[in-house]
Amino acid sequence: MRTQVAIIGAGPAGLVLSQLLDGQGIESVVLECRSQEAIRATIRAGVLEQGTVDLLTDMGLGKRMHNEGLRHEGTVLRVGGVDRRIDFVGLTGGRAVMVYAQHEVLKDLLDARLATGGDLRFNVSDVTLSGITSDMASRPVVRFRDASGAAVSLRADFVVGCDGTQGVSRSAVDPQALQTVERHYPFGWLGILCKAPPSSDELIYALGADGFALVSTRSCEVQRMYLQCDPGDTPDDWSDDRIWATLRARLATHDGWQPNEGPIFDKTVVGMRSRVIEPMRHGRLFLAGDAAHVVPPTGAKGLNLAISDARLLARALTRFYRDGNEDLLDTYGPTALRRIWRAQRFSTWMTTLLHRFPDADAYARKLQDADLDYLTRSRAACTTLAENYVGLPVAPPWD
Ligand code: RFL
Ligand code: PHB
Repeated sequence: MRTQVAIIGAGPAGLVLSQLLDGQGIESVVLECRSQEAIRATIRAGVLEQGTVDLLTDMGLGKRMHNEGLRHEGTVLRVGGVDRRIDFVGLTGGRAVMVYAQHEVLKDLLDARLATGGDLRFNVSDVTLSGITSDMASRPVVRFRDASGAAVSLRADFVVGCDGTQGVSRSAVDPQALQTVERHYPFGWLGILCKAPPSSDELIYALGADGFALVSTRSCEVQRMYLQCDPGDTPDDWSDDRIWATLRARLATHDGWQPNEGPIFDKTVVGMRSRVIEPMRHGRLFLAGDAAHVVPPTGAKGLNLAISDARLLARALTRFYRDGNEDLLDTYGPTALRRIWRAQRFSTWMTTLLHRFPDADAYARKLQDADLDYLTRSRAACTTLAENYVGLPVAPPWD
């Protein structure tokens, strides 16, 4: 079997890439180890940057997103019970974000790929890559077992590893050729979904005396909330009563605001780390999305970065297939990494600003207070937050 582009992973990076390539007449095969049902049901991100919304709309995938998603024109920072609203639209010249769950984006992408006969293989196993060298000389082969267990060999011009943090693509590269820089945080997030009406028209990022809490939403009936927890906690450590008591305490305002409570039907603990693996190209293998970089969820950037990688790579592959020009393939990594590092910087800053670090010394705590104080008083600081949150440009021109 052969194709032009073999894509490992049917997450946001893999599916956006496959759909964009299809729009340019470039063939791809997507190999995914999970079932389609599992992909459609996995709860993850919720916030789409303005540029992501625009891209999905231009791709013809905006119908449900614009009907069911919630446009948020600002967000609230609640520190010590006092609110400061960050006005995205006013501070960025009209840009905003969309709260629309990642699995809804994936459903729209899957439906679009399947409607146009996209070659998506679910439930594959034992994916291995060979023929990956640091130049364009050798042609890659991807071997895997299909859903029935049969061994398949797929020859491709290019392989794109969109297989997330646990993927196999990176392991095809000589470890000496990869540089990993990372940071682990001394806390995690417990995420819940509950059946209740929205507590707020906008997301609330709160720092209480003993930690962070986030009020997000999914719909008029389902709410998403997170709270800072110990990194080793499991959902079993958090009874519903403990969750609500913690959320009430961290979100309390001086005028008695309380979140709307309701039955909790999903609890997950999310690890918090920052990581970048460079370079993002090894001859005919490219890495995209979480396979190459991870951010803590505080800045809501991971999904958006994965989609912007896919967009850059689709442009580069299109140029290559159209006129044989490799320039954009060469600059894919450096261009993507500039945006990735801007997002790393922002996500780390938001995380440091809004969490209680168990090992922080008195100096670090005072600095955090001063940073928060500045943010609540300076329009320039609020503009920095707003323009990063709604999303920086994907490619040059940067400013
Ligand atoms: P994904 O989504 O992990 O998809 C990778 C796919 O590859 C498959 N796979 C394999 N397939 C074949 N063979 C193998 N050997 C394979 N190994 C893996 C997997 O099954 C999977 O289907 O990576 P991608 O496409 O790079 O997308 C990244 C995003 O999913 C991720 O960055 C975001 O979810 C992060 N994130 C958020 N990002 C935002 O932009 N805004 C948010 O509001 C936001 N909130 C979040 C988040 C992540 C969270 N969690 C659970 C980590 C909130 C949470 C709680
Ligand atoms: C979410 O709704 O899942 C969400 C919102 C904002 C974040 C992270 C996750 O920063």
